[in-house]
Amino acid sequence: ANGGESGKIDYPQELSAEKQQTLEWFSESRFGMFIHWGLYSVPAGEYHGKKVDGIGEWIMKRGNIPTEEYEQFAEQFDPVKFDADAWVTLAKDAGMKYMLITTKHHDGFCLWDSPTTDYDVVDRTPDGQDVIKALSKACKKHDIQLCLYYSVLDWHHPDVSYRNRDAKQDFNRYVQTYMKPQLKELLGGEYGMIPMIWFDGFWEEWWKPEMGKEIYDYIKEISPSTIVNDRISSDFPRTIIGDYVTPEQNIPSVPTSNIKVGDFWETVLTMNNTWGYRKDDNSWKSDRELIRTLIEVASRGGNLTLNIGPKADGTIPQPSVDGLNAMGRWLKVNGEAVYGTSHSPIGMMPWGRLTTKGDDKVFLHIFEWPRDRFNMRLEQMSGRKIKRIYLLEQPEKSLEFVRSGMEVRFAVPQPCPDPIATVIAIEFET
Ligand code: FHN
Repeated sequence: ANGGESGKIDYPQELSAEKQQTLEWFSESRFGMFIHWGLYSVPAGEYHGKKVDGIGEWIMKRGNIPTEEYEQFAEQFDPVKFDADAWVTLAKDAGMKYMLITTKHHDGFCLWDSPTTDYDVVDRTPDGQDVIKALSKACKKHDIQLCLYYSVLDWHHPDVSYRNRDAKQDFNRYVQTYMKPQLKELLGGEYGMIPMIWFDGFWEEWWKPEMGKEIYDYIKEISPSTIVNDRISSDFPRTIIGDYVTPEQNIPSVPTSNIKVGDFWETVLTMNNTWGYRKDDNSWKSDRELIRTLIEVASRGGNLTLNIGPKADGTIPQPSVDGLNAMGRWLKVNGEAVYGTSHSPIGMMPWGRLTTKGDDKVFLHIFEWPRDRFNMRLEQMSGRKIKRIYLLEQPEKSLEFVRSGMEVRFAVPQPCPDPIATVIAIEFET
């Protein structure tokens, strides 16, 4: 489904049956949780009493914090309130189907007990809990898929750190003796079957296109069903290696230059303006923006992976919790119009957005509720008989409609049931 003339994924040319299956699961899921958690949640945007601008997880570099000093944040990374079950339940109740966590971000600190280094949560922090292990157990229990993020670049590892360029660095040694063993630790079975590995940090000069290919092939060897995102080619975005596309902080129009209808993609998005926790960032998206964003993404045939940045004590900022709960309440009623749906054949409409399911259902996500009647022209109605029209809020109550050709008219109840988005289902005879 990817690659080819208008798609830009160049490698691989063909997807294996195992990967196809995982991609289908991925696409049906539509909604997941991104988690950026690491030592940066200790300084939380501030260094020596001064604000360091930008996204929280970049504080080591942007704040020019010496490595030895940054390492000491590990002693304050004491997640006494971390409750893996509670995190997974939060995701599940929000209607999310997977969780994607930073096993190692650019700062190089590892959230699992890596035999390859002692720069990890078990060896360096007071609590010493393997976070990935705890989450993998909780995910299994609650039937959520655990997916893993891994940064290619590493500001801590002497062989690749930008701080160490004057020394004799051996980039290939990092790939062979650090990155590959770590990927094996993560994907080799210890943490269960991982459906998706999410690379990032591919843009440093030392990282070469052939290294990206080597890692892509290596993942296939150690975990054939695991799908790989599109961020391991150093030549990105001209050359893309991977199985699906990951736009960031924007919702692509589809089709576009690198995504065509039917391609697999996922928008990653923050709920405020940072991925890693910053104590001063209060620019939270409203419930309405969050829910409508999910609808927008689904109507264009993609996934939404929405980020939380937990604090160093293991708690999740309350506005994130509130926003996720609101999404969960909406999805409980309207989930059918999101999960397993397909790209809308019509674009944005003044009244809202549209998703389709199989051959027999169209969902209208109404943002602008009509004052009395709803009139619409629907190309895909041509030659098909409408069986029933109803609100997902009240599935047992059919709405009366009048049909003429490709137009349909029906009265809607007042007042508007859900001003954020009310979903009307149109069911066709099959
Ligand atoms: O540099 C990272 C950033 O910190 C964050 O992890 C995002 C998430 O998609 N990715 C990179 C920037 O594209």
